[in-house]
Amino acid sequence: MTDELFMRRALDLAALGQGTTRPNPMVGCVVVGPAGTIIGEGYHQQYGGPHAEVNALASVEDQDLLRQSRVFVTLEPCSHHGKTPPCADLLIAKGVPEVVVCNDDPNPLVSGRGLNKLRAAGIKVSTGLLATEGRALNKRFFTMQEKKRPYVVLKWAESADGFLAGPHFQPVQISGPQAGLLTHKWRTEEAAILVGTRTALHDNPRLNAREWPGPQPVRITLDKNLSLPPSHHLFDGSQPTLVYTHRHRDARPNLDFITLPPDIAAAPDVLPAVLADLHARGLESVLVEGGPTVVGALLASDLWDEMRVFRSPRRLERGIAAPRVGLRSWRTAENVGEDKLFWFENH
Ligand code: AOF
Ligand code: ZN
Repeated sequence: MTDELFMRRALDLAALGQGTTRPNPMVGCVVVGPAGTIIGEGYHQQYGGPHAEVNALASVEDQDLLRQSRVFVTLEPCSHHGKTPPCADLLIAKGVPEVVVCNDDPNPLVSGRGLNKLRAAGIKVSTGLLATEGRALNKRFFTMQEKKRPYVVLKWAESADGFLAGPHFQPVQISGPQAGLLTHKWRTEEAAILVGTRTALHDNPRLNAREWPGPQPVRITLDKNLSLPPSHHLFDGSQPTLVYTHRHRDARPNLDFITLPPDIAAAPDVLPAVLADLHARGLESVLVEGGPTVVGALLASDLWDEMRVFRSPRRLERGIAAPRVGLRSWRTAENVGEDKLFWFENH
């Protein structure tokens, strides 16, 4: 029971790195001294910066106590020379006798080598404590490492009668202001945000987070024939933007055109190619804000991890139909202002 509490503390510390460690995982670490109390703590604060173990061990005042301490860390200590030296070596050098780990590191550079290194040095090692909670915290990191694609969050708002937009994609305000605020918060939580051509054309979205503080996502759209008006907000150079196309256009500051091979033309082929390219660029997650073709293709090819659907009490009577999902398979449903938010997970 106390071990669980120590690991919970380490997970809480890890979560403080939300938004600043990506595409690295969030990792927390707690040092428990010989008296059974916490004598040191730390977490991975910044991509490229020191790992959790380094910060936690350095925070211990009496370094001699490390020889009799138990170290709780939420991810397998690393074994590789990355931007920082291996944490496994540090734990060995400090003479730590026991390490308790939450999740094994799926990164092929580590993947068991950290644990083996510790064991080979005679350190007592156990793993899997609160593993479900650890995976949930680092869902983006685990998806990126294991599926070699970004974590995909589908989000849309639909009317009570199941429409996303008016006839001919005419934009209509469907969800209320609280849903809008939450959407802006979500935009700060994912590395990228993607919309299809027609949504980009008709909504002329800015795709930034204006109503919530935090990092801005990389904006992504699809524009096969480069038909979107260059005066649209997406091309204003205000934040990094990627346009996937079949044509060629030279890059401008904060605006890159990525030419897809001609045989990759229809949405079901384009989206896996886009996700693979985003993965190669180190973007660990993407919030997909429409429209129906993009969302439909991702649903059909099972390339999604979460779906967040706002259902408004408003009726539209006519328009563009929302993707059909069994609204009964939601994990949670809650009221957000006047709307109902249905939250789905793909298992
Ligand atoms: C740890 N403790 O706190 C973290 C780990 O480029 P680097 O050197 O920062 O290495 C990044 C990789 O190290 C990352 O992909 C993951 O496998 C591991 N992260 N490991 O022991 C930490 N953040
Ligand atoms: Zn490390």
